[in-house]
Amino acid sequence: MILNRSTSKILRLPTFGIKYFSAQTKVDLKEMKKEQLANSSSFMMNIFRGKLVSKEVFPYPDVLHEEQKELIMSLASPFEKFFSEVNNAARNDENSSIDESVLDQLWELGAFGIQVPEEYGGLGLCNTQYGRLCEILGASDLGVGITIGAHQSIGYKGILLFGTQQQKDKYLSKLAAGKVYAAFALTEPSSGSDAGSIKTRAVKSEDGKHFILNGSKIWISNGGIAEVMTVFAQTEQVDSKTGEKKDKVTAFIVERSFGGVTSGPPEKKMGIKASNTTEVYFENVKVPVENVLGEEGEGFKVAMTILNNGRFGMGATLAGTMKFCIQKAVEHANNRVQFGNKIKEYGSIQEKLSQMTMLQYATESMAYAISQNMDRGSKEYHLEAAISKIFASESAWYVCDEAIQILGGMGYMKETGLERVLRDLRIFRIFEGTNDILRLFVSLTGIQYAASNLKLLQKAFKNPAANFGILSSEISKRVSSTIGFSVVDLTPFVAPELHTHAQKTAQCIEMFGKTVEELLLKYGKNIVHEQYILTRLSNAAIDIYLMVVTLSRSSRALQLNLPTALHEIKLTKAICMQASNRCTDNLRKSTAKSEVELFNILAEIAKEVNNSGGVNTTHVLTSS
Ligand code: MYA
Repeated sequence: MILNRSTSKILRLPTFGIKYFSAQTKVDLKEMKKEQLANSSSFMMNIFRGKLVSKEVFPYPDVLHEEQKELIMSLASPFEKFFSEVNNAARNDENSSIDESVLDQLWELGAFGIQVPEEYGGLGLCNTQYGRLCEILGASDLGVGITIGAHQSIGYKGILLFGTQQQKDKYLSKLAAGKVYAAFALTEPSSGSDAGSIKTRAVKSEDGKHFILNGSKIWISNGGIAEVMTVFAQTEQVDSKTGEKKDKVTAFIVERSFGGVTSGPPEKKMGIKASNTTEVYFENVKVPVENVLGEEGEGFKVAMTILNNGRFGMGATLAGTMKFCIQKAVEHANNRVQFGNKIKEYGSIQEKLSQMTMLQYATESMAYAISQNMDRGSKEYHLEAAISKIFASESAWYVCDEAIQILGGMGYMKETGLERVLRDLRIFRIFEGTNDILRLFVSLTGIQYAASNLKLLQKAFKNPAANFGILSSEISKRVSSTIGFSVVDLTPFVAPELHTHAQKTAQCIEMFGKTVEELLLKYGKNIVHEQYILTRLSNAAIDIYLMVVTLSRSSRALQLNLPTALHEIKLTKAICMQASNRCTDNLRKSTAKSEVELFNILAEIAKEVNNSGGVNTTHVLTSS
């Protein structure tokens, strides 16, 4: 377990979701296991070794052919028209549901089968094209977005990624165009972040033809309306070599029509009220063995892969939400007069608006860098996808909150539409992996990768003659670094206007690699317990990624002479100035003695508050 994992695990080569899958490529988990992380192509993985592997970020990916771009533009406009003229987000929120007629029209638009191949009645779009439609949903109605997203981003994504031909033929047409809803059923009352600890169980029948499924799931999006669910359950697996029996998670495609599947009433939620969320119960459900998704016992990785694959969609969606919020704030700032001036003239409003725009730009840049890498066959995007989910959900929250602040009293009123968006946004920092757990995931996964390199080096030092190549490249890297030459150079990749900012980013990347190494040498496998440090390391990683994608995107904009290129360069400069400071600050904090001291005090305070059941300070009015 990420929080409790046996410390012996940390220094062995990991096999985290290292294979890229387009939504329509069959995933072979065994093949995936074989691929070691020794030579990851992921930009983020490599910065944990202080290494620049640039091909996924420089130049900014641009993978769609002209026809694919035209197609998505032509599909985007009916979506936009539908959301501005037909759907009513405020009404959906008020009713805590979406009208049947609205859902029917969404089915007709193809919104429930965006990535399903056309032969099954879907739109057959790639990840990048899907991202463009997500943006529209995000700008319009997050409740509807979740209904659509839970259906295809996770609900039946497993069938696209892992399904057999038979499973695809049986399910995809109805899920893409047949008004049959899907859901993803992983979370249980005692298993949230610790997804591997689920208790739902499936036992194979004597004749080996069925599994009998029992258990319950909570907070399942589309739980009350889904006819088809991807369900995760423990199954007994026998090790073919040792004969040892062990529980391992298996993924199943479960139909409500199998019998024994029931759902609770819709949950009363803070936001995304239009989407249906329920408990789901399985009582002696007879699931045919043909409905195992992926391999038996490989369900945990199936779940993780589905989640990894869907996360970039959240970035694209929330980039759209931020655009909406910024537009509302700008409209107000352009019209509202206070103290004799339009409020847009005031520095504090300008600072807010530019900050909001920078966050939107960075989020959008991340989302499309990831989706385009996925579309061109990148094998490893799980760190980048987790980072984009964290960054997008926190940025969108901040942007919406600041938009409300700019609108003042008006922002607090329901009719402005921002309070609904703020309520809707709150869950994005929690679901699809809480940001706290994803921060640990990012730093631990990267550290494992760095540790594997250190282990390799340690081995190489034992036999220097045989490993001359490895050692000389590593030594030259270190020597040049200590004598002050930068080994990471981003300037060849970016516009001349951004060279200073590229240099600052490069310094952050180098400092990052050195910090990881220092931490590994100091804590060894016990780094896994240092959550305070791991979180800071993740924050630094997030900042590096946002600097790099914006440097890359704005340089491309300038090179192509895009109409907004100079504006994008300004955004990037400001982003890099802030992010590089934050990054170095976080890296310093992860190794500074004073921070360890601070954290020890914080841990003690938390312990005392926990022990006394809440705030335990003596009231100021008490004198004896
Ligand atoms: S759905 C519920 C979401 N739930 C979660 O996300 C659960 C979060 N927990 C976890 O992810 C895991 O439990 C963590 C690890 C990360 C904590 N990729 O011992 P381990 C492998 C690939 O570290 P643990 C929802 O919210 C690992 O390599 N592989 O595991 C719906 C190892 O393999 P090996 C991974 O500590 C919301 C093995 O697994 C990954 O137990 C609705 C065990 O590893 C990974 N990520 O846990 C949203 N992690 O044994 C709607 C681990 O070979 C969608 N492994 O070494 C909205 C979309 C937007 C709108 C769209 C509009 C259209």
